[in-house]
Amino acid sequence: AINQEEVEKPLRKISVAFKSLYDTLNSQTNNGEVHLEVGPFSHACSLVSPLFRCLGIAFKFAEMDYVAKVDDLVQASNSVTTLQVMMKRDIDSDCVRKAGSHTRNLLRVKRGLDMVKVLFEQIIASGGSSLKDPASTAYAQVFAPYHGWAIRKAVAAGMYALPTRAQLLKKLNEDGEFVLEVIT
Ligand code: 1PW
Repeated sequence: AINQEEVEKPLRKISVAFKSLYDTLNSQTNNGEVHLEVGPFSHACSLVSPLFRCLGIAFKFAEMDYVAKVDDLVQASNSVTTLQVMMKRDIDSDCVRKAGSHTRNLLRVKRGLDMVKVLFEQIIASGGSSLKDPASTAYAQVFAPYHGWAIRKAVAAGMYALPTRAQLLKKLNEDGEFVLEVIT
């Protein structure tokens, strides 16, 4: 049951949603085959959007790109049951790499989730008050290898306009303790 406190705490909502996906996957016994439903998955991904929003105006484009791609997966959930079926369809129609395909969008969304995970790991590891190094490291690991020069430069510039660690936690309505729980 989600209480009022959790409703106002985006990190807790994210944690509950992904934990539930994890439990669902773990309870499956389909000869090792995994079936992840597009609906619950895309809903969990949508809960991460406020986090991108908290990173400030510099990451507006990152947020818009993430939100648009999650929306596409939410739409896909109306016509396809699982991520596996969704990808199979794209493979069969040879449009995995096509801009705007569900599978390509899924990969972008997955990188967004990876970015958030590494960002919080780095925030904890660094212990500092700035998000610049944690965010730069996370970006370098997750996105930079797939981005051209122009985007990498724009992101590097945006790193100077990030909120501080304290400002981020305040916006997320957290004191910091919970962050440890979420990523472990
Ligand atoms: C979380 C710490 C703060 C750093 C956030 C860094 C996020 C970097 C993502 C920037 C993405 C905005 C520019 C859009 C890039 C698109 O070209 C690209 N999308 C992604 C997520 O790489 C490819 O999208 P496409 O061609 O499949 O529509």
